[in-house]
Amino acid sequence: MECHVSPSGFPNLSEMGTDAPPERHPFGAKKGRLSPSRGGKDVIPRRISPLAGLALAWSLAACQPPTPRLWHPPETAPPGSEWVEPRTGLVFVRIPAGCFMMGAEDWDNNRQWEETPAHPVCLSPFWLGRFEVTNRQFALWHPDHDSGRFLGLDLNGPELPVVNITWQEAEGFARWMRESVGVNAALPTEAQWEYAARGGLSPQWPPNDDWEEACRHENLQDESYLRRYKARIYPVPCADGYPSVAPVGSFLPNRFGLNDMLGNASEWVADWRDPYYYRHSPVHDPRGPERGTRKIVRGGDWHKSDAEPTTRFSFPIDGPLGARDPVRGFRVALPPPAP
Ligand SMILES: [Ca+2]
Ligand SMILES: [Ca+2]
Repeated sequence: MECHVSPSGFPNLSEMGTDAPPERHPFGAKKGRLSPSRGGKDVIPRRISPLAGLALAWSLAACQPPTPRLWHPPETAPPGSEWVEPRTGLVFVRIPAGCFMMGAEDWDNNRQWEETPAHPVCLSPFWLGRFEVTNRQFALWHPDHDSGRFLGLDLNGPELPVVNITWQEAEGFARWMRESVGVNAALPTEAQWEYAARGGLSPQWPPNDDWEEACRHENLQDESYLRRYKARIYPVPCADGYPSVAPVGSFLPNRFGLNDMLGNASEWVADWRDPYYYRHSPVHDPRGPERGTRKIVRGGDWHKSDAEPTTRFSFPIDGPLGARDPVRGFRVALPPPAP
């Protein structure tokens, strides 16, 4: 029996067509008790015998989509390897295992309290999306999503980063990849994101205040933004050539081969926000607080300036679960397979 699954994830009985249950079920359900939809709603009998209930449960179980086998690119791939997921076209980069000081250290005169205390973190190897998820890729799961308009711009270009999404929608895309694409995807943890953004660099970015180099690597609120919008801002002191959002991958990658980590769209990550978590974070593969009310967002974007610390590797901001922002998107990771 070929089954169809609705966007809710439940079997759509109205689309079962000729494969719908027979008029008289072998276990006694009568004709019409499990029928094609009326007015768009599946018809479920109000009273049902125990045997018929078993039959219904059997039918629904038979109609569940097969659980795909979660698969994963090889764990033996060397750091820097790329793997393209064929259905979505998402490109993943192999990030090596390693340890680093997460957060801002005391000698950093530009540190913010949100970045402290610096603490050691060691991570297992993982794969991370090379680019922010695009509108084209997000539409494979959510074809009706509208990234909207901002400052007179249409943000729905297929190769632009998807934005105006809630944290639940970002997580929903990763869940769709697990359940329907069959790839063990997840939002990166905050620690994975910071480690990957640094690309082996420490301390802060850009090294030696080389903003010309910064503008070759990241789409920020730069001098071209100032020329276009004539806003009262303090742009980063360089011209990156994009006064607004850019197609993903328009700038040079970092040392891990990842693009747009500190610019273009800011990015939801998996962790809840707790301003005191860094004080007791585990060293190995931290996953953030167990609960909270706000989720962490990492990286700057094309609409934030040098006056804001979001272009620092270690600066977290956060947002409520259901918040949308025209400069906020996400990327996905492939965490290590469970032992
Ligand atoms: Ca820019
Ligand atoms: Ca970004």
